[in-house]
Parts: sequence; structure tokens; C-alpha cells
Amino acid sequence: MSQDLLRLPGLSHEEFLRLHWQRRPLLLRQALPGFKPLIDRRRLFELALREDVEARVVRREGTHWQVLRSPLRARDLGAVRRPDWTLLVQGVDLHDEGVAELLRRFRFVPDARLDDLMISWASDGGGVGPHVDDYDVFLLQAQGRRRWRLGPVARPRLRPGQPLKLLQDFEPEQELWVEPGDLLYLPPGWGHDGVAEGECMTYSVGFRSPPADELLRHLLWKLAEELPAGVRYSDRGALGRGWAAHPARLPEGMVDFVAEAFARLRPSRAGYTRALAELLTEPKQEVVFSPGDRVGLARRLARAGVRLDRRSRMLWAPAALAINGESVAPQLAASRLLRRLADLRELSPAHYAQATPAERELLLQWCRDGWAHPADRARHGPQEPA
Ligand SMILES: [Mn+2]
Repeated sequence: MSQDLLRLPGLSHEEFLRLHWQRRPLLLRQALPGFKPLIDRRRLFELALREDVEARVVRREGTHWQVLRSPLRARDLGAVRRPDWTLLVQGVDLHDEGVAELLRRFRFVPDARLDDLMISWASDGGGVGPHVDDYDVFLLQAQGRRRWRLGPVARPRLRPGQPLKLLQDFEPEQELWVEPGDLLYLPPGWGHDGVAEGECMTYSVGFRSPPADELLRHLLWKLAEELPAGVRYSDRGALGRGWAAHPARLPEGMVDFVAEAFARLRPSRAGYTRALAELLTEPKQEVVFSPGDRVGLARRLARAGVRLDRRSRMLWAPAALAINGESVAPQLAASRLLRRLADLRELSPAHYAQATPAERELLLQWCRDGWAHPADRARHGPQEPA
């Protein structure tokens, strides 16, 4: 179960991270030589119509753009031969094991940053227009040809009155054509405009970097859960003379009460770490785990080892270990076995045999919840109901 990371032609992961990551674009010709689409157009279209899938259709007529968002109906997808439209399907890795495997080949960037794999299909001339993203992205050309125009954008000005964010005056400084197997890396802040030349498919490996205000909102929410519940404001003895004349006045004591509650929120670094790990492992909204098969579970784990479900998110840090939005019990937070599972997403039977009773009980529970599976279960498992 070696980590089958994607080798970048001509440079090491370290060199890529030092020289290009978050700095400048990089085109890697034939990073995946002989690449064939993992999902054909028909299956992608079917996926786009599912309720638990986030998808968009973008159409262009001259300078007029139209965007349709999920839930999409069959008639929202245009005729394949009609030019100038594209279908974007988010989070395909959640629904297809082959695509999830491809996404995992990009784990030379931390899991905490990795988001999802989006597949876009485009008819001739299709694209989403010149735009700039807040996130890093790898664009893998999966099928057909696409023309990219790229250029740095210092202060993006958007075209008014459009249903999607389009750059007002994009001045590309380079133009390039990509073919199947070519990989283009773009850092945040680089304007780009990709136009299909004939029918084409592009895979976008997306990253995330939550902004500080969003992180704080979530962290405060999590930290508030650590306060003793049910401590209520009381104004015993505080309501003396004078209040009846100004019933609309907010009692000062209530402000003090909030200030005191806030002062009691004194999270340790471990507390922050736990909350952050829980937040970042929260499953995507559309993910629903189905309970695993319990028959002979302990025996199957002992024989085959254990593997995380492709949709499970797991992170660890010196003071925390979280899976799917939940921290493990403090006495297991430093478990080397569980860290190994998080890093490799799989434990061999030999490693599973070393599990303590508490670790084993936890792994059994994760299998019952559908978060993990005995590693003898076919990865490609039964198709989930549409
Ligand atoms: Mn983009």
C-alpha cells in the first residue's frame, strides 16, 4: 500500500512546492502520459443529475452568459453538438473510486488543503470565461484539446450584470494549448480563460484555504461547546430602583455576563488544534455514510486489515486526531496506529494486529458507521443508489 504519488516530470515535489506552489503557474506536459478519462460523458451527465451532486451548466451566446445550478434536470443539459456550453461537476471523487484514487495522487500537498476533484465537460467553444480564483488548482486535460490564456491579475474588475464572475479587462500574457495528460498548475490570483477546441474534458484538482473570519466563526462555535451548558444570566438583586422608568434599557449586568462568558473561553493550543481538525474533517454536506456490514467484521478486519472509506476525512496533529468532524477520545489522540491509518488511509493485517483493545473498538465502530471498511471489500463496491 505504497503511496502512489504523482511524479512531476522534470522536478521533485519539494522543488514544485518551493518554486511554484502559491507563486507561479507551471505547465507540465504529459505529467500523466496516455491518460484516458476515468468517467465517460454519459456517466458524467448522469452524475450531474443526481440530487447529492453539485453541478453547473454554463452557456454562452455571444457576450451573454447563462448559468444553471443543481438540481439540474435532463433538459438543462444541451445537445452535445451544440457549441459554447460546459457542464461542471463538483466532488466527483466522492462518487467514483478511480477518481478518488487520482485525487490521492496529489497528496504531496497536505490533506488539510486538498478539497475535491471537479470534472468539466465542454462542447466546442465551451468554457466559463476569463476569471480568477481564490484557490490553487491543478488542471489535468483528460480528453480533447483546450486553449488556455493566462495572466496575473492584480486587482480584478468584474463585468457587471453577469451571472458568473468574469474579468472586465483580462490581459493574458501567455496562450497555450493542452492535450490529454498535460497538467497545468495555477496559483490563486492568476487570471485564466480555457476554451474547448472540439469536445473536451478537464479535471480540476481543487484546494481550499479558509479565510480567517470563516475559521474564527467555526472555532468559536466549537469552543463554545466546551463551556459548561446551562449557565444562565441572573439579575437577582440587580433590579433596584429606576428600571421601571426605562424599561427599554439593556441591563449593564447582561453585558457583564457576556464579557465573563467570553473571558472563560480561554482555549489552549490543543483546544484550537482539536477544533480546527474537527472543522477540516467535516464531511461535505452531500455526504451520507451508509452503515457497514457487521457480519464477521472483527474476523474480516483481522484477516484483511482496514481501509478508510474514500469519503472519510481524517487529520492528525500532535494534540489532536479527528475523523469526519469528530475528535477521538483524548487517550487515543496520540495513537501511532491511528496516525498511520490517517496518513496511509489503510492498515495492513499486521498493523491491525498491533491495535490495542481501545483502538480496535474504535476501528470496529468506524466500520459499523461506514467510515472505514475491511480492506477485502472491493474498492469499486456497489454503485450507490441514485
Ligand atoms: Mn478557474
